[in-house]
Amino acid sequence: MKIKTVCVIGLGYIGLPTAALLANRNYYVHGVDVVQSTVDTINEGKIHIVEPELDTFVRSAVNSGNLKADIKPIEADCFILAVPTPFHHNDDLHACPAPNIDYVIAATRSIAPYVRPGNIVILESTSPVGTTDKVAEVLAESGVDISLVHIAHCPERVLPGHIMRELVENDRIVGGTTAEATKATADFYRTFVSGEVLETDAKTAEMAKLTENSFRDVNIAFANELSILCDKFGIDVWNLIALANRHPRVNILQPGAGVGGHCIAVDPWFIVDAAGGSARLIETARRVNDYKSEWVIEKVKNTALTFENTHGRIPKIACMGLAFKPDIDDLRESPALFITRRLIADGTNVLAVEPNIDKFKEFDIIDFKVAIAQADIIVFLVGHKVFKGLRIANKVVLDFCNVTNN
Ligand code: SAJ
Repeated sequence: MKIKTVCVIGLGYIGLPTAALLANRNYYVHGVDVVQSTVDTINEGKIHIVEPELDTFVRSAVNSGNLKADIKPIEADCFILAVPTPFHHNDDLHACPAPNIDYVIAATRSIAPYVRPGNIVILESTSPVGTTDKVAEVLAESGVDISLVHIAHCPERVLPGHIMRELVENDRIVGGTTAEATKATADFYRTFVSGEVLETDAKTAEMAKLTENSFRDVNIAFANELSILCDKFGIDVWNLIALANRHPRVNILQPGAGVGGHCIAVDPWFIVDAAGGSARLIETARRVNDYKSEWVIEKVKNTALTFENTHGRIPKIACMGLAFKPDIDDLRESPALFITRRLIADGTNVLAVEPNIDKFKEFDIIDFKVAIAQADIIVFLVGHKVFKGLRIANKVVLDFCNVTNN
C-alpha cells in the first residue's frame, strides 16, 4: 500500500523533527500534540524546542501545506507514536524506578477510532520490552481488528543536536508484531532513510534500543568511576584516559557530573525493572552514574567549607551549566540541574548559569561573565562551547567536565 498521509502523535524532540522531515518529503503530515500552545506555535511555522535546522524544516513544511498541527488525530495511512516514556520517580533510592508507559497507552487510545484496515501503526518511543504488543492489545480492546493492521516498533536513535541529519542517515531497526508488519513498516522507512533499515521482531527491536543506551551508560560509568579513583590517587583523570585510549583496543568515554537526559539515564532502568535481579552490571552502572552527581555535590560543599574556614566568609559559588549535556537547552534528568538544586536547597550561595536558557522558574539565571566576576568558587558542570578557553584568575575552579583544559 502506498502511504500518502501520516499522523504523528507527540510533537516533541522526536515527533516534530520526524513530522517536519516527512512533510518535506511530500507526505501529508497531521501532527498531534495535547498542548494547545505547541500546536499553535507549529501552525505559525515556528518551533517550541531548540534543535539546529529544525526551524527551517518546520517553516517549509507548514508553508507548503504538508504539515498541520492539531490536538486531535485524523484518519491516515500511517500513525507514528512519538510520546515520552519516562519512569515513575521513586523516593526510595535503593528501589528500581518503574517504567511509565501511560503516554503510549493514551496515544494508542487516541488513534484507535481513526485506524482502518491496511494502516501501519508505528511505536517510535523508547519502550520496555513488550510495549508494542501492548499497543496491539489496546487497539484490539478499542475495537480495531488488529489482524488487518500492521503494528511495529521502530525505535528513534537520533542524537539531540544532530537530529535532522541523523533522522535520515542513521540505520534503523524495525520489528513488527508480524512479518508482514515488519516488511510494510521497513519499506515505509526506506522511502526517507538513507541508512540501512534492518528487519527483526518487535521485542528484539525494543531490546536493541535499550541495549544501545545501556551500553553507553555502562561505559560512562567506567569513566565516572575512574574519575573518583583518580581524585583519590591524585591523578589527572583526563590525562589518564587520553593515555589509556592510545591502546588500540581501549576506548574509554568521558567522565562528567553524572549522566542525564531522557534516554541514557532512563532506559537502562527498563531492563533492570524487567530483569528480576539479573541485570547486575546495568543496574550498578546506573547507580555509579547517579552517585557521581552526589560525589560532585560533596566535593563542592567541602571546597566551600575550606574557603569559609580560610577567608572567614561564605563563598559565592557559580554553577556553570544546567543542561544535561553541552550546547543544548534540555534540562530533562540533568545532573547539573540536580547538583545546582541541591546546593541551593542545602543553603549554599549559588549563582546559576545556563547560557542556553534565558529564564528558569525556580531561580535566577545569571550571565556567565557576571557570575565568574562575582563568584569565589567556579564549578563547571557542563562543557558548553562558550566556557571553553575562559581565563579565570584568583578563583577556586572545580572543573567536572574538562572544559577549562580545552
Ligand atoms: N556523557 C558523559 N560522558 C560521555 C558521553 C556522554 O558523561 O563520554 C553524558 C552526557 O553529558 C549526558 C549523557 O551522558 O548527560 C547522555 O548524553 P549523550 O550525548 O551520550 O546521549 P543522548 O542522551 O543525548 O542521546 C542518546 C543517544 N544514544 C546513544 O548514543 C547510544 C542517541 O543516539 C539516542 O537516540 C538517544 O539517547 C535516545 O533518544 O535514546
